Amino acid sequence: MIKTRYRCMMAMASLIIVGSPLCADAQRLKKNNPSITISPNDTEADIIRKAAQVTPTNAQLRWQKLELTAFIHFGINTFTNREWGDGKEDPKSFNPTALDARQWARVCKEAGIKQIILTAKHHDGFCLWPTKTTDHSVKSSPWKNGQGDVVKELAAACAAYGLGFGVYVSPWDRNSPSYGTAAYNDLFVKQLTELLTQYGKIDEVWFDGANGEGPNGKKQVYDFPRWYKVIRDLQPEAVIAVMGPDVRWVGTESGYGRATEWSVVPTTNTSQEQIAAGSQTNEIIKPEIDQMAADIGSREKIKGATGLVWYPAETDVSIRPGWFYHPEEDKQVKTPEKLLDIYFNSVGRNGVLLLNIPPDQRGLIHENDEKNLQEWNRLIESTFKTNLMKGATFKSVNGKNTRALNDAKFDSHWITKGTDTTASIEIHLQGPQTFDVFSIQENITVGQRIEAFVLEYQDGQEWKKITEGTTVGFKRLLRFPVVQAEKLRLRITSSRLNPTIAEMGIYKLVE
Ligand code: FUL
Repeated sequence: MIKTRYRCMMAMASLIIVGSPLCADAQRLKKNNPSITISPNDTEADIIRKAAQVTPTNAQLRWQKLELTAFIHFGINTFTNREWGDGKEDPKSFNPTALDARQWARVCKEAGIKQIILTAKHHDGFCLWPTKTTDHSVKSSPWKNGQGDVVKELAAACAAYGLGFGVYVSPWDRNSPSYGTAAYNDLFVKQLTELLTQYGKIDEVWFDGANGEGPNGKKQVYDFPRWYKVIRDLQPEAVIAVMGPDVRWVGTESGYGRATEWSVVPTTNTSQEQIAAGSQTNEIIKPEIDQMAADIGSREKIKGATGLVWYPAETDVSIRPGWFYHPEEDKQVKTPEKLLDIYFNSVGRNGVLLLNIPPDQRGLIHENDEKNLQEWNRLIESTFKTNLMKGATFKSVNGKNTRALNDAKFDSHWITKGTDTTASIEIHLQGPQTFDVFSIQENITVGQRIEAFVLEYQDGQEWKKITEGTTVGFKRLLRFPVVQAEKLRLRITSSRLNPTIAEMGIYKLVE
C-alpha cells in the first residue's frame, strides 16, 4: 500500500509537464493534465478515455474564460497605408498626432473585451518600443521627439482598465541585417527579453509563422524552443499563441470556428520516449497538427496518436478588411450584426475571439469602429442578461448535482452517475418561455467530453427537436427560430466519458 502510494507520488512529480494517466490516484490529485501519453498497448477505447481527461493549464483556463480579446495592429504600415512593410520604411514616417492608448483600452473595455494584444513588431521590423537592439524603432521617429513608447503606454492603459495585455512579435523581420543567420535568434531573444521584463505582466505572446528570406538569401531557422523557454522563464503565466504550444490558430481569418471544435488534439510528432524525456528536461511540446484541417480531434483523428494535448482554438478576424488601418476602409467596418454572428461562431463554438481593431494615423480607434463595437456589446449584453431557464426544475435520473446546472458558477457541475456516457435532463421552466438561443458549457477543468446533444421541447405528448450540436467545450451557443415552451429536454447522446455541464441557459435575442 505504502509502496503504491509512493510510486504514484513519484509519477506525479516527474510528469507535471507532460501528464500521464499512469495511476488513478495521481489522476485525482493532479490539478492540470495538459498532455497525456498513449502507450502502444492502449486500445481505441483507452485512447478515447484518456482524451476525455486532458485538461487545460491554469494559464490556458484563464485565457479561455476571457472569451473576447482584441488585436491592435498599429505601426509603420498605419502611416504608409500598407499591410506588409518591406523594412525599408523611414522611421520618420511614424508620427501619430493624437495617440491615446487609454482610448484604445476604454473602447475595448466598453465592448466587453478582456485583453489586448499589440503588434509590438510586425514583419517590417519597426519596433513600437525603444529597443536597444535596433534603431528601427519609435526612438528614431518624430513622435514625442523619439521619447515615446507605445508598448509602455498600452501596458499602463490596460492595467488602468483592468485588461490583460499581450504582445505580437513577428519572427519574420524584413529590416534586420542579421535575419537569415544564427545571430538573428540571439537578437530575437534580446527583443523578447526587453518586452517580457520592462512592461509588467504579459498575458499572451503571439507568434506568426511567416518566414521570408534574409539579405543573404536564406530563410531564417526560427529557434522556437529557445524562445518558448525565455517566455516560460520570464512570464510563466503567459500563453504562447499560434506558433506556440498553448493556443492554436482556428485555421481561418474569417472569425468563424468549426461547429465541431475539440480542444484536445493528437500529437504524432512526439514519440512516447520524447514525451517521457520532456518530463525530465521540461521540453515544451507543440503539437504538429494541420491547424487548417476540417477535423482535428475526432475519434478517428486521435486513434493513431502518440500523445494527446490540450490545445484550444483562438479565432482571429479584423473589424475591417485589412489588419492595419486604411482610410479607404472607413465605410467597411463590420456591422454590429456581423460582429454578433462572429461572436456566435467563435465564442459560441468553443473558441476565444481575437478581434482586430486597428487605430488610425491619429493614433485613435476610429469613430465608426467605436460606434459598431458599442452597439455589438449592447446586443450581446442585453441578449444574455436574462437566462429564461432560471428557476427551472431539473430531472435527470442518472445525473448528480442538478443544482449546478444554472447556479452561475463555472466551477461547479452536473455529471452522470456510474459509467453513463449518455443522459437525459428534463427541464420544467417557470411557466412558458419564448426563446431562440441555447447556451451550454462543460466544466473543462475535468476535460472536454460531449460529442453529441439534442435539445427538445414538449408539444402535447410529443418531444420535438429544437436544435442539436456535437462538441460543447467551454461554451456552445446555438440559435434557432423562436420557440415557445414550458418543458424542455436535453439529451446527451454521445460522450467520451461521464459528461459534465457547468452551466446552461436559454435566451431571447434582442434586436
Ligand atoms: C498574419 C500576418 O501576415 C498579418 O499581417 C497579420 O498580422 C495576421 C494576424 O497574421 O499572418
